[in-house]
Amino acid sequence: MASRSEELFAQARELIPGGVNSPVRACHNVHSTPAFIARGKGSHLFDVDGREYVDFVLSWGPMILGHAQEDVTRAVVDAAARGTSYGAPCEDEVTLARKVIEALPSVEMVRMVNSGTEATMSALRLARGYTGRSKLVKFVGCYHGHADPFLAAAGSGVATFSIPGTPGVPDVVVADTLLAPYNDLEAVRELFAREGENIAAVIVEPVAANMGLVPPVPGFLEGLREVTASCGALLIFDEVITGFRLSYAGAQGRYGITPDLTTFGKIIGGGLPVGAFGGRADIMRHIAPEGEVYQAGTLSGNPLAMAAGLATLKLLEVCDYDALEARTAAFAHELESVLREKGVPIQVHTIASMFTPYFSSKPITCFADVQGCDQALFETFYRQMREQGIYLAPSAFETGMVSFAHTDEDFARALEAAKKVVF
Ligand code: KE4
Repeated sequence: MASRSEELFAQARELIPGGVNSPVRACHNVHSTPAFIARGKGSHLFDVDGREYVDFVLSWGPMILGHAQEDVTRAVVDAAARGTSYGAPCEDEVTLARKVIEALPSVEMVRMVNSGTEATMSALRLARGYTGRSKLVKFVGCYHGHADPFLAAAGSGVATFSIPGTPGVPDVVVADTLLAPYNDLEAVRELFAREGENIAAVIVEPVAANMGLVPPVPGFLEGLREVTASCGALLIFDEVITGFRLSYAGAQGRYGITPDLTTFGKIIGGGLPVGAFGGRADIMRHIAPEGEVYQAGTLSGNPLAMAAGLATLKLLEVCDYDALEARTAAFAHELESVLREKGVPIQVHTIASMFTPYFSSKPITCFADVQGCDQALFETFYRQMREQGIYLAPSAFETGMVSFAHTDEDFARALEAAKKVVF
């Protein structure tokens, strides 16, 4: 008999492309079908068939405090009772902006938007408007949302020649997008030697988390800061994932790098639709209506989203990130040991409250290395963990997330499940 999730997925596929509102949720990469979620609480999810899971996806990052956290929930309910959208400024927009600026010294001004995609799209337009240049450097395997300029794939042989990564993006749109392998500072320097005076910005995930978890090698971020500063290009840190997760001051606080612009999403909305971009005031003041670079949004600064984000950051600023990192690291190392005892090639990357199991024994510092991992082993791992109530990202190119709500029992349950996986 079909489960309720399967029934709903069949209905959804008639009504919504692929049955989902975002592709990765369809579980295509692991030849599975999605569980339809009825509710979440703390570190757990409950699907429409009553199954309970330990959640290591956390809505792809936002739920660092866990699901239905009391203070966040109350803030949203109270805000809703005052109306759901005004299309006019509200006090919480000022308060949340101030909180973001206080958390990150590089951010002197910030503009709220409704998603990470809007944040990176707007930051790129601002960088181009501010510098008067058009080229963008991004890294193969880094994801910055689905705005056209970022959907570039490595071209024919020449690593830096871009072609559209998807139908619907005209060649001309990605002609200004230059590509380099992540962690390859020499490739970036070559791009600047050739195109430096035309490059508006370099955008980078300071810790890559969309090819699984690939930290920057020592000197990589520092080198990007140096080469952009010397050529008059802007350095954009895409902290949609790392913001308020790698530390309360994001990756830039952890690595001591000062980008010119930073993009945010996920955690700063506490699970509601929020993105943001911010940085040096002399750059941000070019944004309309103060400046001439146009950017807008009906629901930007939405009062419910601001309330959720504010309640989240108020709690995070007193959370012990070091303790969460230590607990995540202990779990990741134990998971690696458990899987290694099964004779499969395995390494589990971890930093802060993130982790990714790679089924490979070779060094992994860029997307090409990730592509060499054993996808079949990952799929086996994913499916058998999910059957045992452990909810992992349905793709080897995503990153596991841990919340402040995860308990020792959650980690123990996940490790017991891993011990039972048969490859
Ligand atoms: P959104 O438009 O999905 O809010 O954010 C785009 C984005 C920008 N920058 C980074 C570094 C991101 O990771 C993302 C979105 N992350 C993915 C998960 N890795 C979203 C999940 C999905 O697409 O459903």
